[in-house]
Amino acid sequence: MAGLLTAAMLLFGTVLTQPASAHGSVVDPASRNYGCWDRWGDDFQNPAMATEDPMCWQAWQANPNAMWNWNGLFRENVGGNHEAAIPNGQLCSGGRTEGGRYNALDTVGAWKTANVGNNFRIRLYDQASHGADYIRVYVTKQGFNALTEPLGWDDLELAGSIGNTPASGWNPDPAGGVSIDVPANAPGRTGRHIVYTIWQASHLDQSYYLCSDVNFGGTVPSPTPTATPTSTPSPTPTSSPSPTFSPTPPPTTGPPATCTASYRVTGQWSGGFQGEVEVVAGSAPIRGWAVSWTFPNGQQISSSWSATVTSSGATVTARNVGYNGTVAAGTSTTFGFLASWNGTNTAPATLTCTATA
Ligand SMILES: [Cu+2]
Repeated sequence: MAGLLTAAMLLFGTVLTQPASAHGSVVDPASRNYGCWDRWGDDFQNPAMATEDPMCWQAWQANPNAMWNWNGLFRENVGGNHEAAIPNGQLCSGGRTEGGRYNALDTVGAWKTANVGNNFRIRLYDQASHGADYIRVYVTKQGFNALTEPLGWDDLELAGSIGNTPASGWNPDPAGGVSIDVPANAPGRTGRHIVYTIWQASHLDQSYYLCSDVNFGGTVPSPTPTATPTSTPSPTPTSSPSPTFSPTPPPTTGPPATCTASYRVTGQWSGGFQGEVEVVAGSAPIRGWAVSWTFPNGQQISSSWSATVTSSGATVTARNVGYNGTVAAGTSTTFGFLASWNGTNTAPATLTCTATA
């Protein structure tokens, strides 16, 4: 224990002696590593983070320097060819920049979100008053699933930008440096999305790549991050009957309603993992489903999204939620969860899928 504390103090000491690396990040809605630093920087070894904020936990486990250096996620001499410099799936780490320091920011999963409206603004904090040649704000397209899909360039649409703006045109920040708000408009978005900001600083060819996780359609503004580890993507609010309450179809002689389910681990770290289950409808459409399995190694689910999950001992049952019970024949839907594990993390041998016609 004393060794751990000493290591932690040394880590803090290292950071405090690096004032020269003053740059910046998007602070609202917070970039992934700025948010993890802001929420947990003074308590980064608290094991409660693993369940309360598991994406931050895995990032801290992978490399605490990604958080201590929240302001240093940039590349140099890209020459404006951002798409050429950064492969799909690596956008949030700036193409695994800085020797891979930020790689864990590419992990797909339930990063904490900030609630925003379709007209919103990002706030970029520039500690070193570099100013900007330009700032571009992109938002993922409606239909992109940030809980399951790695972020790629073709998932993004430009939602706002500003041109050349020297630091003298930004707002002085009480903490030193300057900040600026960039307006953005992302019509039609609901639920979880990723905001991707490219800040082209003016003092050098230095480009910053910043992922912020947001929830469209929540309460705006959000005074504090929500306490739940996962924000369930909210279905589109509607006053019309939802698909699950559609009239019962006439009796049919078609094939019976069936489904199958498959299980995979999408991310794993010390003591925790994230899983995904895909539910595939058989040769007939279904209007509801339930999947059950038994964990072989004492794994315990702590939270879930896109399904209502209950556990009884090692047995888990997951049922559809209102917006994903209806699945057309031969198509699929997915749900996800966060769970703990210890020793071994073997997948359940069989998944039982029960469909409602
Ligand atoms: Cu800088």
